[in-house]
Amino acid sequence: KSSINAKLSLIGVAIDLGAGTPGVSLGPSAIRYAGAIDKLTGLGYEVKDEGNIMANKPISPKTDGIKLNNLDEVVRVNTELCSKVAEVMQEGRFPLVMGGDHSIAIGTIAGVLQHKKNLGVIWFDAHGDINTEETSPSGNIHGMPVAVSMGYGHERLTGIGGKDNKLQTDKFVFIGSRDLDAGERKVLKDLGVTVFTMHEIDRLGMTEVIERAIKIAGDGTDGIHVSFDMDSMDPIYAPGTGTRVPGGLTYRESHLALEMIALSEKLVSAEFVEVNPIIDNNNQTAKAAVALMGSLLGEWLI
Ligand code: B3U
Ligand code: MN
Ligand code: MN
Repeated sequence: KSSINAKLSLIGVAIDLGAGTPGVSLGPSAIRYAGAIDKLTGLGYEVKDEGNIMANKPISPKTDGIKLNNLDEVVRVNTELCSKVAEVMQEGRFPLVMGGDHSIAIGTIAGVLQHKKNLGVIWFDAHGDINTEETSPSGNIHGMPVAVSMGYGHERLTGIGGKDNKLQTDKFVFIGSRDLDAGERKVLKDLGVTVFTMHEIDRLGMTEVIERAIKIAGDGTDGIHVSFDMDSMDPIYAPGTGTRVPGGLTYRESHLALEMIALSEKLVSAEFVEVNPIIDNNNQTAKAAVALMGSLLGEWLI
């Protein structure tokens, strides 16, 4: 637990405008009802609930001639989130962000980069989230945050947190990939980003995969950010998420991975996203997110 600051700020981001399916804007409430604060307090953290950053539904999703859906409001919310995360870290607190759709990683990462210039990232997701306006099949910005955080995409998105505060592609690792668009596969190859698909997890086992991931994202960096999309888990364990893909991480694989990141003592920030209570089963997905927060924040390190 030593690398993790004992003071923790819980930041909700009530937005679903980056996604195709509505409902993840209720994710932060669902995660609070699932007992996030009790869990974190019980682990010994001094928890400050910063409340939610709220998105407003625009009258029209389109800005003139731009393919990106809800661009204005996604930019506004992520700009606010970037400031909030930077401010929390300035106060010496650990930022734990709850989504919300995955577009919020743009703001979270931009905020963390204000303090940790050389940031490593471990990104759990069924998807690549590395589309741009040109490659995106949907125009949904939750399929683009990795590209944006590396400096690719619409300038209003890449400008958040400053053009020069961007991630290094060789310090970024994907885990759980199983639904990559053709354009994403090409970009991932061209950029040389490490991708541990379900194939590698099945062949090598999660222990080996996460050890390699921690080396890539943690050696010679200022720390590791964990971005956890609930759809990285198998839909059996996380049914409340907009774009379910079969064949995902098991409950135990996900926990093992996060426990080993906790053990590395390199974690500096985290976010759990894409919890959608309106298509869930008795808040199961939010409960899974809270359990995973426990593992990532040292619950099993005795
Ligand atoms: N890659 C597709 C689908 C998608 C991305 N992220 C989610 N779905 N959750 C896209 O729209 O970019
Ligand atoms: Mn995602
Ligand atoms: Mn996903």
